[in-house]
Amino acid sequence: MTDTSNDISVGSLTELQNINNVQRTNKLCDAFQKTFNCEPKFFVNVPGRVNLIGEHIDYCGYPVLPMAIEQSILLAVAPSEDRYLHITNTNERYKPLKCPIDNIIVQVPENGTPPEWYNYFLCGVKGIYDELPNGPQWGMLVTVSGNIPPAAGLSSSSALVSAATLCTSFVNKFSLNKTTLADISAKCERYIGTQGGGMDQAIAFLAIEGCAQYIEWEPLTATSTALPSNAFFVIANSLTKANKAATSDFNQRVIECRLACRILAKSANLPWRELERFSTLQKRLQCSLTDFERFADRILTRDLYSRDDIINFLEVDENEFENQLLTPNTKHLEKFKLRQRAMHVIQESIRVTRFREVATKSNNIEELGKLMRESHLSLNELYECSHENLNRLVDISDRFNISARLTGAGWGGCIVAICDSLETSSKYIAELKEKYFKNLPDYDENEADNIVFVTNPQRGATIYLNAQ
Ligand code: ADP
Ligand code: NG1
Repeated sequence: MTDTSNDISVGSLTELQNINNVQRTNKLCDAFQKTFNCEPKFFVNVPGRVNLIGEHIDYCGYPVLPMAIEQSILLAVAPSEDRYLHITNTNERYKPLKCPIDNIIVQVPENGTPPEWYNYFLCGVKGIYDELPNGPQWGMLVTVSGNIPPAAGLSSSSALVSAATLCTSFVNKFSLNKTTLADISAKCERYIGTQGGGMDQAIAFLAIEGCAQYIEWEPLTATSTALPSNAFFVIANSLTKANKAATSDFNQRVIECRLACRILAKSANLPWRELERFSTLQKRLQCSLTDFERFADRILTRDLYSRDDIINFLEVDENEFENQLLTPNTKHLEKFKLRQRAMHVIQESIRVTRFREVATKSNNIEELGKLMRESHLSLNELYECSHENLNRLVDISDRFNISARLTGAGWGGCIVAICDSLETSSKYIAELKEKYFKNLPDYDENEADNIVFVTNPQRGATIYLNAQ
């Protein structure tokens, strides 16, 4: 089923079993029945994603090119009259939560420990509750089953938030289209503390089976991008976890981009307080990406900017700097790399445009691979969000003549590689197992299919009714 409409698709339990396999669905149903002593009324399936190219540029307003993967967050849900949320998980590692619908609080620890898992779910619930004209009417019974590797750059957190948004709107009979749900989910995931750009939630809702999506912002649109029939994408999880809400690394990059943008805007005598995203500024300057790159290169001359450098240039006081231009978890920062971050963002955006052109007009896998490899280099050197284990995976790939790059936020997580045939991808996977995974203590051979695998573009968020 190819669904190009903006309405959420609704399918049957049998369709769900075909997509997510009978075993996983039955296990989820059993867990739900055992906990709540009743049948789920419906299921929600939201996929993870792999971003092919366009990393750390969504929050600067530039288009990205992700696709949905097979791994997903799957929920079994029933409305509850008791005005409580009862959230449980098939994985015992994730403890259950019961909380009243009239008092939803997303709790984020400030000591560098990751938030409890259900806070991501509560982000989605709160996102919808804040929109409901008469407030929430129903509680919910929910059991979560997830198989997206967590904290690995494949968007497990956004799939969880988006699934929560979708089931909350459905239970409260609040019908919203895909783009609105994606917008709400992107905004409400920020309750967890990270200032993400919206790519993950956009692909979660707007993905279409068989193609990647070229996602643009303001307004949010997704254009299907067919990939060359001889391109096979392999995902390899470095098994180095990176929980983005537990550190300030992610927000630091967002802030550095915003500050760089404001300095460029002020240099161009524009109202810099209104301009925090590179893409908006570029539009105001009415210039091409290449001209914008030249402009940034000319203005952002220093390798390192101190707080005082920025405060003096923008002519603001310490108070405005800390409270208007930084986030709570970046207030302590003293040094900022504005030039390097700006260069990455602009050059990566040029690579996205080029990748899309090559993908749609030719089957030139080598050229696509070259762009992915350049992307990784830039993420490693200019954006400094790679990790030694990701670099090792990319090096092993290089030596095997395969181009790869980190995917997602980085600092750990996965790489994505491009192969020119299924046969090459099988040999490549064997090579990664031999050279990288074999001696890794965390590597479990039985889990190999979820650690290093070929992936194909899947459909986005779907509701499946349990018509029993
Ligand atoms: P990612 O790159 O996977 O989105 P994040 O660090 O942003 O990584 O989010 C990972 C967090 O999402 C986990 O630490 C956990 O709290 C939550 N999460 C992911 N998958 C599940 C799951 N199956 N069940 C419960 N929580 C999950
Ligand atoms: P992941 O890998 O899911 O943490 C994050 C952001 C995206 C995007 C990428 C980098 C969130 C929820 N997601 O993704 O918006 O900026 O990093 O391209 O913050």
